[in-house]
Amino acid sequence: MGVKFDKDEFKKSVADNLKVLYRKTVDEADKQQIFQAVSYSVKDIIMDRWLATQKTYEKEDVRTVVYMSMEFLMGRALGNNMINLTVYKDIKEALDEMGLDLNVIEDQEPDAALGNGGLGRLAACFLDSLATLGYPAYGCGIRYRYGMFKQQIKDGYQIEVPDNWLKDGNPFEIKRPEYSYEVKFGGYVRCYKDEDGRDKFVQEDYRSVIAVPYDMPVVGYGNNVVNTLIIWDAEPVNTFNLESFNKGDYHKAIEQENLAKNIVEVLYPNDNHYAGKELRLKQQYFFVSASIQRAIAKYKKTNSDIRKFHEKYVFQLNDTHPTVTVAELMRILMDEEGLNWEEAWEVTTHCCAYTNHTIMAEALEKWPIELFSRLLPRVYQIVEEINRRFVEELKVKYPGNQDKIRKMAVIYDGQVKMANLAIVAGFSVNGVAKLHTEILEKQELKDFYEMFPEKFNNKTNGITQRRFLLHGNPLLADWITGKIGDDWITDLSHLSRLKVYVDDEKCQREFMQIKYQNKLRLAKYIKENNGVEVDPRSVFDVQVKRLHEYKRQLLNILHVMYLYNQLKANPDLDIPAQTFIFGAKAAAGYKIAKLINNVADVINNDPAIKGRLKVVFIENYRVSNAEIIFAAADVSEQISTASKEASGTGNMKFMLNGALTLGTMDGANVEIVQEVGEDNAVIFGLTSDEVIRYENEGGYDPMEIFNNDQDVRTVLMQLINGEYCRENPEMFRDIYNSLLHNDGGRRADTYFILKDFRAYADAHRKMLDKYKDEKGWAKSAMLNVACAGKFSSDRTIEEYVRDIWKLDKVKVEVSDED
Ligand code: Z57
Repeated sequence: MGVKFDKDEFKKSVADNLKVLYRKTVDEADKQQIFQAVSYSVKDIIMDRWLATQKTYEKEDVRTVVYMSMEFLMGRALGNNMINLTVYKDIKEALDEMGLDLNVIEDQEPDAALGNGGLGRLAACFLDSLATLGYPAYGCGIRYRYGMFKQQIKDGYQIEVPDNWLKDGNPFEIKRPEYSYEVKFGGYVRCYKDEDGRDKFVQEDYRSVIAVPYDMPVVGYGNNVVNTLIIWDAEPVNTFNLESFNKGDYHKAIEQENLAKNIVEVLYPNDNHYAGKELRLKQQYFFVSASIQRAIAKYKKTNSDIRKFHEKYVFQLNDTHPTVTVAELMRILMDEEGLNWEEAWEVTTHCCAYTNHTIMAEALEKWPIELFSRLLPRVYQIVEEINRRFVEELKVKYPGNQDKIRKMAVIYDGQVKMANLAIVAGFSVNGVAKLHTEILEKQELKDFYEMFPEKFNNKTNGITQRRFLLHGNPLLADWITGKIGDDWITDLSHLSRLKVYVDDEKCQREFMQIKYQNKLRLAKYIKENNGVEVDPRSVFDVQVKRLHEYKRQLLNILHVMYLYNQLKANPDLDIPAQTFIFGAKAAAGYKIAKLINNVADVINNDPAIKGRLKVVFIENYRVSNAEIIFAAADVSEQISTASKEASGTGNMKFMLNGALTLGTMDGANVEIVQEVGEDNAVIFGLTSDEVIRYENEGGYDPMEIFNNDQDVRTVLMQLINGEYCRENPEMFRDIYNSLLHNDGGRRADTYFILKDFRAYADAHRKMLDKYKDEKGWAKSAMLNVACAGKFSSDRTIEEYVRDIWKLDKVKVEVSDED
């Protein structure tokens, strides 16, 4: 089944690539050149499988899912591709013999950071699982010239540096200009009657760009399957359109050139928040239109009846970002393929399925009619007609009930509501964890759930163990394989077989020794990249995720300030040494990073508590260093305000690597505790029901806590007395105010930080008590690994296939004889 690997042939291939690409020998080439050469050698192994897979799909005319997403947070490709080709160790050996260190080579690759956080990384995990399980699938997205910004910390502040990830070339991608499509913006719609007297609509006086696809291979684990991630680039219609120029339309030519340049320039660096920018809607329509055109062209190669398009294609909409898919598909089916409304609607409503990833109000996409209709005049007409028909239906079903129309209409109050469009036109609506789906059904989308209960379903998120255990934590991966064999790589439920070892003291020692080695590796990374010395014997307590108010990094750092006060007041306090590790990129302007860094500065340089408490902010948190961080964690901080984190996926990566969860009953934490048992995690704080009740009915007053809890008061006063910012004591006044004072429409302490503070401090105490019991801790940590089986994205994908996509598994044969 696996790849037949010939070591000498591989070495020769690397040397040949260096020669062809750079006219260099192995000794002359620099590290980046070696990385490129090795990648091309790996690509060569991929190519036969990629060809064979696509041939098989064509021959069997398979049903295919298209995962439509503005974000694919792929991280590095080289290591993952070698892992999934099952040649990682062979190549490591071959390179060793050439005097090359694979780790150093892997470190030359920039992360493909075409995403912000959880939503984009989920898309990447899903592609890995789809290929590994042998399902026909495409990812469709955008080839941003600049991905997620690189973060530098200067004077405690976040600086955003452009991520020029394509600078040295992207070795795994293939440009495929022969599959380019035109995408049109603006202008107006001209309506006329054709010879049969039917209404026809054409867009005129538009600006357009050419969408050019780049294919990236997505290698399945050990099964010869290679799927494709298509990322679209934009090129001008004619580089400096001579024709327009001659006709005197100089302006239009320049405009189209700029449109192409701007549209794919940069990823919007917002997570769980939308900015409502016109360029963002352009990006959405650009990749959606190109992707649908490609799917339809592919379909027509082997099928004649476009009315049956939905039998072969299903589009999964990753949040509302690609929801314009619905209207664009209607447009193409009617205006280009000649279907009538009813026929096109039948196809579209069987093609599109929508995943909701958040209930945060700031993330709900609503476009002003003016903007939407100006940019996409024909698509807007179609949205209007979808809305008109739906509102008619509402009036019949709920006579006289204006409230239903206000909440459920696709167009209301001068805005196009993308979630409503996705729900009305999609055949499936899913949440991403059990609790999240329940909140959607009972609260956020209650009216839709009542009207279309059959559309709603849950798909609890997952993560790929190939990247986050096999590649990220090779010591633990080998140890597990030594105990239970390697079936877990493609069936994570096998991890439960580790349960028989959790009381075995030798196994416990081995397991904790591996954790220690991983902590050494992280300590070295931190020293090299952040200049901070950390004690690998201290408890590594980690919160890595996007910086966001609802994720409550503020609660974490306030607690660190409290701990510091305790230690100073009582230097003999009998608690283990702790290192609090943060990693997070922020939307511009958010001040908590500065607070964390200032607190770190004070604490790390205070000889009075030396060694007992350290705080580290890891710069530029991203997929590649995440792999190292998860492997080294003891405690996993998952402390969002209950109800706000739809699922979380970092929580699962920590669990898989043997960290204990310290968290609220939110998102997938609920299911993690259910799997691992209450004794092997520490849960604290308000429940989602309590949070929602306070939000709806009031009755929470943070000032009361401030007045009654001396420890809380001390910590808050330290925000405004210069304790953590000598040169400007006012530095953190805004944070202080946000916790205690209402501000316009904003409630004081919106995210219940003070309300949960005492419970959080107690939870930390409980966690440390557990840590002091060495054997008990080892057992709990091992149980976390043993119970992580449910959280494989393989399980998630099997559920999507069973309930939504209805795909068939494919087998791909390859002969390695050439
Ligand atoms: C994003 O990363 C998520 C939701 C969004 O609506 C946007 Br925009 C970005 C995250 C959720 O916050 C996580 O809880 C969830 O695990 C992840 O999406 C994947 O579903």
